[in-house]
Amino acid sequence: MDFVQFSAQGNVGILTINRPAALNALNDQVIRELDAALDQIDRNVIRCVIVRGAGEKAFVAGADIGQMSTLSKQEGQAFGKLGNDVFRKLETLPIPTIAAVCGFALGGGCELAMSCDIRLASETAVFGQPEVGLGITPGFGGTQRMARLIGPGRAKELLYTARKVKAPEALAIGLVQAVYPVETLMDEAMKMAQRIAGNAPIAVRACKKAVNDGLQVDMDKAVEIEEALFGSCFETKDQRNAMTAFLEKRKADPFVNE
Ligand code: DAK
Repeated sequence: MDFVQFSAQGNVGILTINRPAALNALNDQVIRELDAALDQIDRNVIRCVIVRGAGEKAFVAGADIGQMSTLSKQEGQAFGKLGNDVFRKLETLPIPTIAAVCGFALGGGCELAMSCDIRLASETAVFGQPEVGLGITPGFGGTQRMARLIGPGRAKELLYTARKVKAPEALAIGLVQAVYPVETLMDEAMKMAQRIAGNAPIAVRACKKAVNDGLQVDMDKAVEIEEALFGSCFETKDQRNAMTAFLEKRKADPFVNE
């Protein structure tokens, strides 16, 4: 792949968008490579994925404006579908995901970060949906995910004004979960990923599915979703191992994802 790299450190995967000449902007090749990289992740081994942009200047500076500038209506819709399908694949990946956002996360970059489960930002991070200044709407789920993450009023203000949000404000409005100096961002993301990877994978994945699926339905149905996922954890080796260890007042054996 030219623009997307995947590497693993133990049970943690690192997915890097690497197109520095265009501040990691997403053209169709980058999006297709991201799609292929997600398909290739070994779900038996990898227990958490960090998504980042190469370099310190940009996480991703948006969809590729050069490529979009001449699209027809039909091509624009097809480009939107390509991105939406891949971002949805990322959002529903059974494995937890952390966006490590250093620098600009604009347009499609902000949308990519919002498709991850957790966002950690550098002190230099800048978020925003500048699309209305370019004569378009966000096209990779930004209107939907931003409203769900920070509430409709705040989301509409940011979408209508195309205002950029720096890291401290992003933290205050809940767009990101923590802010770190540039130099420590990846270490902190790795620490969090390893902590997640050290917990029982079946249970962690069930938490992700419960939150994601539960938010789409009313509370009565949502608790049913949780009940089913809760039930599915029983009789697993990891559940038996951890509960037996507790009762025997000893440390549980490492989790085996079974
Ligand atoms: N696309 C293409 N190239 C980009 C880019 C982008 N989004 N962002 C930056 N670059 C390129 C620049 O053109 C420049 O290339 P060269 O001139 O060196 O060849 C290089 O990256 C460095 O950028 P700058 O020279 O501009 O660097 P500065 O430090 O001066 O400024 C900046 C950094 C991030 C403030 C600036 O580059 C900037 O404003 N970039 C654009 C940010 C932006 O507006 N992003 C949102 C794009 S719109 C849809 C599907 C998807 C979308 C919408 C609809 N459907 C089809 C329904 C999504 C839309 C977007 O994401």
